[in-house]
Amino acid sequence: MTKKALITGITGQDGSYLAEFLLEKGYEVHGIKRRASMFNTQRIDHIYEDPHTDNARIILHYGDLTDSSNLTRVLSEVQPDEVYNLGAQSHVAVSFEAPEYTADVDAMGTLRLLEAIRFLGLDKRTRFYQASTSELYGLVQETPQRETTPFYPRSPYAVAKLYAYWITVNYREAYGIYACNGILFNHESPRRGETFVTRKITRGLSNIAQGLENCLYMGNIDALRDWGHAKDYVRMQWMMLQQDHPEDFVIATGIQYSVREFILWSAAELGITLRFEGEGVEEKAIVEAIAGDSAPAIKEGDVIVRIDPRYFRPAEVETLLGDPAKAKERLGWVPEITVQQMCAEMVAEDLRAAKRHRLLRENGLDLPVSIET
Ligand code: NDP
Ligand code: GDR
Repeated sequence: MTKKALITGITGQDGSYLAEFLLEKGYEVHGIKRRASMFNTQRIDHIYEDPHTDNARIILHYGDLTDSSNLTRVLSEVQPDEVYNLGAQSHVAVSFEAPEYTADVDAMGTLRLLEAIRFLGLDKRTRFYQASTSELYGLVQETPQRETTPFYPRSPYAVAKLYAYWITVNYREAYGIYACNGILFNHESPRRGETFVTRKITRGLSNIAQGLENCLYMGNIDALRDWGHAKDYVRMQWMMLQQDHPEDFVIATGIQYSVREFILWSAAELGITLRFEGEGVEEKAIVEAIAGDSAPAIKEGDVIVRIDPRYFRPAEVETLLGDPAKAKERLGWVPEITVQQMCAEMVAEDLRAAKRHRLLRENGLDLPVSIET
């Protein structure tokens, strides 16, 4: 029997990699996509199959985590073996601006899905994965952070995800649903949303190197994160649902770097040597050297990174470092892609896009560059 999976957030970074992974494993993949005024399926267009073809194995349903009637109907139609709840308002800074919406989607959305599974009598059939997050640790109480480390969330996003974490545990304990939390540390890829810090850096510096932008404006570049590659992390999401008993796992690399280091690696990939100068909001990054004509639009002495307090958060998570020992021991999971390899892959993709854009511009086919960050 072909297994069926339902993914909320299939149009997002993780949803797209997970859908690819499950299709390769032979699953029939169903996804919930939001109605938007423009196409929003760019990340999955390459795997999407025309529903008019016979035996299409990827099927999209309109829906929203704020709509229980919709979730109940889709679950009832699909009768999935596995549900991956990846849908969320996932931006920490935005959650300070839209706290109530973030709670509705990220906290209540999880409850709505679990309750629909229970209400429809799918509790013995359907396994449930909840996209939990290292943001739960917030103001860290122990380093490195593991499954037993106490939580201290620091944003409306993290508080909403705390509810989602515990309601997942509660439905497991109360109703015997196979439900688990993956407590995932930051993971990135060329498909990462443009306003998360790594992609903002690789895209921004690539655009600057090609003359499409002048300067990259950043927030707290001393923040420390444990970054992995989304491809490695979605494999683990699936592995967690294949165990005999449901359990929660931390997924991380166990290595930590600063945002500043990520800027330096990205610049180096573009052949640019940077020097940081100044302190606090006066800090800036100046071009010290350029390898050949690798960055044709800039010259030595240019300031290409500045600090803008607009990107500081009302409450910051300064440092996160995960301990993936349990995932390694119990499931044999280890990340295969290093953060430096990932950075090189992201810069290569963004540079390709920037060059294409520059070429169009030089030929009078100008397009505006979106710099909303
Ligand atoms: P993205 O922001 O790339 O994707 C989020 C997905 O959720 C998109 O498909 C989005 O749709 C969808 N979505 C947003 N709001 C709603 C809603 N109201 N109803 C239904 N769907 C909605 O996130 P990632 O792929 O990076 O992350 C996946 C999940 O993992 C998220 O829950 C995130 O909070 C969590 N997480 C992510 C980590 C990371 O480092 N990436 C680390 C730990 C946890 P649309 O495309 O239309 O916007
Ligand atoms: P995070 O990721 O908040 O950890 O949440 P993000 O990439 O947004 O920020 C990481 C760190 O970089 C600092 N920073 C900036 N961040 C952004 N976005 N833009 C900037 O200009 C900037 N300058 C510095 C931030 O302050 C922060 O310290 C991500 C999301 O994917 C969540 O959904 C997920 O749960 C967690 O990772 C784990």
